[in-house]
Amino acid sequence: MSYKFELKPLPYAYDALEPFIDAKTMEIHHSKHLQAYVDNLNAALEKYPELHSWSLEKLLKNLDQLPTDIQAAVRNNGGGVYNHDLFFSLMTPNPQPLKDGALKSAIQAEWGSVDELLAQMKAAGLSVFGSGWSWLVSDESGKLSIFKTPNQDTPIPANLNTVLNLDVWEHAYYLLRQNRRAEYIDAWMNVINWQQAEENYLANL
Ligand code: MN3
Repeated sequence: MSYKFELKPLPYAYDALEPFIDAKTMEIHHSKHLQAYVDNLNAALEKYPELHSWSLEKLLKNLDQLPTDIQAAVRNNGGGVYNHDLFFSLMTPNPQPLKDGALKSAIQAEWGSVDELLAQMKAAGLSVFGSGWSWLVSDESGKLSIFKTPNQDTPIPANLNTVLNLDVWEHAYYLLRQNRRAEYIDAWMNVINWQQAEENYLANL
């Protein structure tokens, strides 16, 4: 995927994650917030045709090589596109428990259980001051860790691969849950797409 970036359709209906994530939040999150990141990313890149063949990953990995007048815009809006495309793909209306396999084994080796991993991801998400993300990431050896980013920063500059991510911006939960971020994170745990998380992990082993 490179310029001109497009809004990726949700792989399920806006109301498909009810009652855990409400339809209005999903609609605004996808059709307004993510659309704005897409549009602003394209606007930043428009006058630099030499960047139009660059993938989103390449842009985000080489922010310091971009023209200085668009570095912040690409960091924030390109990161917004990258983070949300992952996040929306990592939720599903038909969640299944994580099956036995490489990801489950790696989680058990690191945290003992999936539940403990989720407790740690929740703690990381709650400790983000302001807006940001909580991540389960893997390094080049397949070792897992929990990662936090502010704003729309990504794990890409740290050479980390996304297995699972959690949006803790207020726009992800405020309509339904106001300030109750912990309640939102607990609800999110009911719609995790573990099959996609495992695919993400295996793709970078
Ligand atoms: Mn968001």
